[in-house]
Amino acid sequence: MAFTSSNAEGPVDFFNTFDLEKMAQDVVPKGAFGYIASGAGDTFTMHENIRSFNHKLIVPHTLMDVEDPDTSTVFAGESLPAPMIMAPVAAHKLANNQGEVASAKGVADYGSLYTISSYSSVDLPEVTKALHGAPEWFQFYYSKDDGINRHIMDRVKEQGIKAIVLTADAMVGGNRETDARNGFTFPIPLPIVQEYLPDSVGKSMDYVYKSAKQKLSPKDVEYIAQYSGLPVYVKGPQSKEDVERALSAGAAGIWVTNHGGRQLDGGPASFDSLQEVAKAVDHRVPVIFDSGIRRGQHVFKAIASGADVVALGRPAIYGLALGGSVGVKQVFEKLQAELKLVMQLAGTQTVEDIKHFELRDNPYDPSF
Ligand code: PYR
Repeated sequence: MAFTSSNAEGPVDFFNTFDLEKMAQDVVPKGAFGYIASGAGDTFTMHENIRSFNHKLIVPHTLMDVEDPDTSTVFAGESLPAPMIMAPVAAHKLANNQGEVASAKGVADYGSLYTISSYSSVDLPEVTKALHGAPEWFQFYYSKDDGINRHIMDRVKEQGIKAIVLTADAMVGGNRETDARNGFTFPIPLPIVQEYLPDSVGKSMDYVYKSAKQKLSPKDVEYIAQYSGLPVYVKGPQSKEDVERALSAGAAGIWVTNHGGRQLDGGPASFDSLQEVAKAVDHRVPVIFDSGIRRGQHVFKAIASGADVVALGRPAIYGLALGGSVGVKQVFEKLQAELKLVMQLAGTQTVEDIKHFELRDNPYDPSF
């Protein structure tokens, strides 16, 4: 039987992004929900991603002459309503039968930047069309075959896509035990990578990953930049050594992530790596942050710790499951509203002010 998921399209009633995860579980088939929501191994790293924001405190500044804070920012030449973009997430049809057509429309209607995954369940031209002119980046799962890589890059360029994001932390699948327990395999084709993965249906995530190239090196970054002529953002560095390796290969930006805790369990929370990475980057290139953003205060803390923007993954996908394009837009709007409130209470008028805001180390038990 053909796979089918939610058909939702319309406003969602929710108070915060945590509500959405519980609500999405009721509308997304079990295996697909498990794939989206779960992480690797004991899910220690996945849970720390959210908890670790408590390692830093926002001590409010008073008498700061602040009213109606401005959450807007300019990032990579794009004017955004808030420092939030869409992270690459595989196969949006798992969450909503409209797939990436709806998530792209939601992000475009909100006014932000969309990163399409190599493992998109909708092909490039339809997603670009749904974005109706909004900025688009492409996340690359690199093939072992250079001819295929060139062909994918040619297609990416044809769409007017503005940057390539090279995922460097997912050469094999993490230990996704929830998927194993659910017997989850990919129920839908992945059209962008058809040339190196013609048979994704019925295959595990690990099989999908292993069809791409394992042996990534700085030379791949150089090659993608040289062949495509596009800026290449390296997604995965969590330490100063990795920052230097990526930047010396010509990376145009660093994307700090631990893949939502889906890859290496037992590693640090992404927020805890952000400070070291941002210090090492030292404003040479932009820094993007993902893994764990669920609250406006998380956006604030990430920006105050050196990120230029944060990227949303799971929360946007839950919005997609529950409300299609409208649900995705609502998730961005909700976090923007929370960020604005935090900015007012913290005494920051602009995103630039957040960048200069010093967070305090948490002297309390951060396990709250
Ligand atoms: C993931 O499952 O995490 C992918 O990146 C495909």
